[in-house]
Amino acid sequence: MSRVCVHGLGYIGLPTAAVLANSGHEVAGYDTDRAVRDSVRNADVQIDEPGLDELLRQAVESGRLTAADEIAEARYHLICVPTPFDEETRRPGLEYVDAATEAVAEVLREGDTVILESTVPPGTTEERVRPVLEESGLEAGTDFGLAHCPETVLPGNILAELRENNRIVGGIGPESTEPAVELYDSFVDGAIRTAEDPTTAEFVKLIQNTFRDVNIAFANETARIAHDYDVDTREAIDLANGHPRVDLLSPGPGVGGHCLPIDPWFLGVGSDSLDLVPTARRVNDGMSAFVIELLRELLGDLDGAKIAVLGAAYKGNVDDTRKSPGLALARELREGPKTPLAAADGERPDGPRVVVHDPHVEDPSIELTDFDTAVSGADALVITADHDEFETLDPRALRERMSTPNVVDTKQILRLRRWRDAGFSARRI
Ligand code: SAJ
Repeated sequence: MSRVCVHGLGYIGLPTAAVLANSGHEVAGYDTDRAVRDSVRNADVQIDEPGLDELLRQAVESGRLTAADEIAEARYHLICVPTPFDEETRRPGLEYVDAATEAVAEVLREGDTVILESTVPPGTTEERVRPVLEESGLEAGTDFGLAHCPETVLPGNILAELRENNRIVGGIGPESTEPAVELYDSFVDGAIRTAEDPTTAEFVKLIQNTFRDVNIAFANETARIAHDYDVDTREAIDLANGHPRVDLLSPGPGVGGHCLPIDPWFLGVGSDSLDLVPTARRVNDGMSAFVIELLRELLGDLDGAKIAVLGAAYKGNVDDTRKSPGLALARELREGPKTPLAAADGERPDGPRVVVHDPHVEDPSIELTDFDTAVSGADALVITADHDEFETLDPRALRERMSTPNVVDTKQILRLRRWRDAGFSARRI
């Protein structure tokens, strides 16, 4: 069992630190945010992830996970910091990776292994992280190990996937790859595959998320085409997927989260060959406009109507609102489409009244309404996240409280026949 320092205690770093500790390692978790360190110390997690509370409590109570105020020496350094996306330049901010790397360089010893898990453009580990670590006077691949091992966990199912998913480790030579594989081997049940070098591992992570984004774009475009032919998209996709080599994903209100809408752009940092990828991004970002089209079919003019958007999280049963399609829809309904020619500037006084409700999200920076206020007097409900709470909504009770009974289900969680029987006009994607 080894001493591991985990840098960054967010969605990935914190569960990883807890799993490592519960697998017997001695783990020091470091985060630049003091409040995060304190919450880990008190085993009081602020992330809505099933099972994480209990896992963290065990790890802290066992004494094997501590929150460190200073970065200390460790056999392994695991860098799990965010790489925030700049919408204007469409490039990742690598400042947190740089800061963590500089901090590790201060305490790096011969025989240690540094593993970068953060999602980065191909080449980052070798061209950006390596030279800073080598300022210590030690050489990567000889004196210390340096590898990239991308995280692949799905928010909402992080704990199971940390153990079960296959991992890819790309190190600078066997002196890097072998100790990194050994660490993952101590808690991963899935296969651990090695890549030729860190750049390959970085590239693989990006094409995985881009594969999903591009395929969702095809599902979304299919929904729009099906609508033009008056074909039920879901029925068509279900039938199409009966073919042994066809597997369409699900259309929806757009693609959110901090991975799929962003990672495809990381591929473009060092390549001019992207063509399909940006088109897919545009298709997925255009889904708010399609939802608005469906609302217009139901309501006619939207001006003055009250629209309740149900779902501020980017997907079901999580509290994460990053790049949320529900919030993008609410913004577009309030402000009109953002086009280069007519950039919208704030709420239109004569537009629809839009309220957003989400039982999973508690974020003071987002204006949310409780359920009763959201639905009372509403002219339409739009489901934008497949939370369990929304599946069991009772259309008969809702009809009494709404002004006009209309519903758009973008996540296919409602049994629309039941809603129509209750008097609703309904559309789904
Ligand atoms: N979505 C659809 N249709 C689908 C599937 C998803 O519209 O058929 C939407 C979701 O509603 C959501 C978005 O796509 O808005 C992304 O959700 P997701 O569940 O596909 O993925 P994430 O962003 O939660 O996590 C992804 C995962 N990557 C892949 O599945 C290839 C996860 O394994 C990665 O670890 C994670 O990105 C990451 O951190 O990179």
